[in-house]
Amino acid sequence: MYFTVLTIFPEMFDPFWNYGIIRRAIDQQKIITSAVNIRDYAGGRHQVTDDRPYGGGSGMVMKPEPLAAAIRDATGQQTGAKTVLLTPQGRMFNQAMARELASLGGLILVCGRYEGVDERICHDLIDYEISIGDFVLTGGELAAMVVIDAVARQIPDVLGGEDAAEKDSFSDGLLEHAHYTRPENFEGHKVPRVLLSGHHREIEKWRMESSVMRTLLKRPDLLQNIELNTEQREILAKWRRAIENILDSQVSEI
Ligand code: 4H3
Repeated sequence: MYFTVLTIFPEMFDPFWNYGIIRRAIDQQKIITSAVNIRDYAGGRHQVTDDRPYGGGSGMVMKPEPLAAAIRDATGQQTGAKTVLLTPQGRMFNQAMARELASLGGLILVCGRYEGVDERICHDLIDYEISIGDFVLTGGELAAMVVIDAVARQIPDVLGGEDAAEKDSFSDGLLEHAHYTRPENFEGHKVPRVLLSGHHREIEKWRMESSVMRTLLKRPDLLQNIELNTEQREILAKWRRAIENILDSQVSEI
């Protein structure tokens, strides 16, 4: 899959391309990445990419012509790619979107700076407006990295077999189970015994219970939007009974 970023600060992406799983995916040619300087598409001796806002006010706006030229050049080189503008006004990015975007041939990610990009760019040249959360950044670059990272790891064979994407938080709509490694006792906190038992079935059961209960306690909103299987419903029913027992014994005392 192709990822082309359009930015006035392409050097910001040098460290991002060069570490960990993203680096390996590039080396193995699972992804082909480039950060293109929008300034290269700006005319004039000073290659200006911003200008004052019509209507007045503070701050600058990204000029449409250099951006349009950069987007058209990128789309021309990558047929089938979709264009994404990173903006707080976009659709909230999530795991389902990461999975969908990973099925595309390529993404062209447009990074704004200053007060934002000229509105006419959004209308004609942008397929999706995406936000990574309800906060404002000084530029779209960090948001683009977040999207690229989440999408790239959904591409088949980008993750090694060990940490396959199917096991992730959200892959079945639930948070992941708790993780432990050595030592067996860390500052008085012991690893759950079942994980040391070698009983594979029991370990899987424990992990499912950990997953369901962590989701209930940390992100109950996630449980509203998914269909639980029989095993998962039984876990919740078991804990409901346990809680009811506690409450019943309390009420009788009053
Ligand atoms: C994306 C971009 C937040 C997000 C962004 C997000 C700078 C867009 C400027 C850039 C505009 C101000 N902030 N939540 N900032 O995904 O060009 O909005």
